[in-house]
Amino acid sequence: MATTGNFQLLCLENPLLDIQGVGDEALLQKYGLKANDAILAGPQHMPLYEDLLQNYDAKLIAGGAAQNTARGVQYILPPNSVVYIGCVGKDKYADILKEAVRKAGLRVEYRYDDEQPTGRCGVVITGHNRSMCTDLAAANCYKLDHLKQPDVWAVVESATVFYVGGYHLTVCVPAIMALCEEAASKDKTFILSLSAPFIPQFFKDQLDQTAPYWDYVIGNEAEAESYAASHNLGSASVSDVAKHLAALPKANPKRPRVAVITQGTGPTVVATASGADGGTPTIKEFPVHAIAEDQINDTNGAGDAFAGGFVAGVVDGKPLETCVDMGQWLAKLSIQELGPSYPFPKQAYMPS
Ligand code: 26A
Repeated sequence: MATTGNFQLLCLENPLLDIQGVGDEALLQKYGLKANDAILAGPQHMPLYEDLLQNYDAKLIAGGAAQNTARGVQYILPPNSVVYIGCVGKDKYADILKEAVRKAGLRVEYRYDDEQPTGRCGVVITGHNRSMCTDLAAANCYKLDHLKQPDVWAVVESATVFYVGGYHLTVCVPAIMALCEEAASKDKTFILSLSAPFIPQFFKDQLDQTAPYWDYVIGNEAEAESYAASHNLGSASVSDVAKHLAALPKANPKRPRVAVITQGTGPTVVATASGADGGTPTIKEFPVHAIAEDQINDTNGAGDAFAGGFVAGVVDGKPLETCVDMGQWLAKLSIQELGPSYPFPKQAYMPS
């Protein structure tokens, strides 16, 4: 039974359990993984999860990119602000996820699949790199029917902001489009994360279908580069890609689009369309206040945490500069924790 209430933000994507260990070059090579990447697992990757647990002291941590972001937004906003939707199995892994979201005060409306187990993401840490290999399993079984159940749709209707992880473009485009149309027709805010380079590369058509609905689009430098390549943009420079994204045609002309590209410790680049038809976007750069190397635990989830802080600012109606600063602040907190987590007891946002 869905929980009713006036949730402000609704997030949709793939709930996953991260199996995270510190690996080495040999482990990456064994499974043909790049040091810093996110991919969908093939049959050859299936032994990775047990390998990580048996031989690399891997930990089980709540993951799923947009679920990490949703926990991040809820970390900042008042109780009962955020709802997260996705599909899990009926197993122990789902219990671990439920416990993590309960602790974070995040409401979830999971669809439970009868057959598939909860999805897993093998995370191999080498230095400040993380290689992620995802077996979606139940997460791949999300259905529009679930979103349209009257009790779940009531939650959709109560939300004023939607955040969709681009990773879900591999799973259920009709559910994403239903949120896009709800946002555009009722002048609500729709935010999309590009998620990983393979999304613009291999899911270009699905991504482009959602593009007119983006009020905010968030990505990093690798995703911007992949977008430029798959869309044959003349330039792959981060500011040119950000300007291009901001200027794409828009379904709801009332909200000029904002494109946000992070670059690790490099400046965050933000392009804002000058009008509904894109106009000539303006570009701003926001330097990152780097922390000392020895304070970094791991960078798994840094991008999700940035999105969490940024989206919390958007939901709260903060100026763009503050939203970026909130994103950078939460990313800084998260990389000091193990995996995509946030420190408890809670810290309060302090402008830098
Ligand atoms: C469809 N794929 C590949 C994925 C993911 C994913 N979340 C959703 N769908 N691949 C990795 N992740 C999550 O990204 C987080 C770090 O940014 C991992 O679960 C990890 O928590």
